[in-house]
Amino acid sequence: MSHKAGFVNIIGNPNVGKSTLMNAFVGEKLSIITSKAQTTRHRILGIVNGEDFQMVLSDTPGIIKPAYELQSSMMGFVKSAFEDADVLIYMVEIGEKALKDERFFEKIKNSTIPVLLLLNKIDISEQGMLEEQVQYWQEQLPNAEIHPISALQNFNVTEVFHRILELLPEAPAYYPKDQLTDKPERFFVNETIREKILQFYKKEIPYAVEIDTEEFFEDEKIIRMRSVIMVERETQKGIIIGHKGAALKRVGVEARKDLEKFFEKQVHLELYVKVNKNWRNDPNQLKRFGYNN
Ligand SMILES: Nc1nc2c(ncn2[C@@H]2O[C@H](COP(=O)(O)OP(=O)(O)OP(=O)(O)O)[C@@H](O)[C@H]2O)c(=O)[nH]1
Ligand SMILES: [Mg+2]
Repeated sequence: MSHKAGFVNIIGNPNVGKSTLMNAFVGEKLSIITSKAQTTRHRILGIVNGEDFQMVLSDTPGIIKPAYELQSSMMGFVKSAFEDADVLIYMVEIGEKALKDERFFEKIKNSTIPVLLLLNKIDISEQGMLEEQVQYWQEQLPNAEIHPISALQNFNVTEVFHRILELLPEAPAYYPKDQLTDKPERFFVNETIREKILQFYKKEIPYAVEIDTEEFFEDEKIIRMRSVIMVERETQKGIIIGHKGAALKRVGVEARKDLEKFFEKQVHLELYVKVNKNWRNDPNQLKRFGYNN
């Protein structure tokens, strides 16, 4: 029996729905999703296994012009996704024009591997708009195959999945067939907490936060976790904790609910907040938090 396998890397501007699509393909909430830009900070693998195929998807951070070291590292993940792709998925949302970074756009244009341009969020578009957009992207990227989809409403997602399968090269599996992702359990704890912070806090707060899960201890009935929420300034620490600790408590309660679903087990989650000045620009710390590429 022949076997297909390959890397299918999803890139695009922030907030277009890359993580939503990867989760839809994998059928698990591997990547966090929020309405804010720069939700994803890492390259996260989602592996879909079949008897005669293995599709290794990569969710990546949205493309931006980096203003600090963390963002440079995030763009390093995007770069790496260009290097090993067998199929490139360039996701745009309806109404959007071109990438925020021209060099990346040129790379897509000159790509020698198959490019699928997914025009996402068509559930919120009008028919005339859709036709105009398809035409626009066809002119911009003559080498790409264009598929309108709605990752959120699961419209055209299965069809695109099958199209990708057709494009995958013949190859043996890269990972064990029961493996779902490349990230350890603690990563998903960090991300779940960060998702709550993106949802509950305003302005620059979520961008100044990093999570480090220091303890993850699983016994028969319960998983005990302790995580530190790092911020850059004292004032941010106060905001995260909130009046009488109410804001932090809300983060803990909501994160725990999601983690219990994710791990299918009872969870005890302890959170505390620490000021860690300038972590976003400190190469050693960034490396420790997994931002090396
Ligand atoms: N209406 C609509 N909204 C969508 C669709 N796909 C994603 N969204 C929403 O768009 C927002 C961003 O989705 P994400 O999947 O986090 O986007 P992303 O490209 O991974 O964003 P970054 O990680 O920040 O680059 C969320 O509020 C999603 O619910 C879609 O097909 N239709
Ligand atoms: Mg994302």
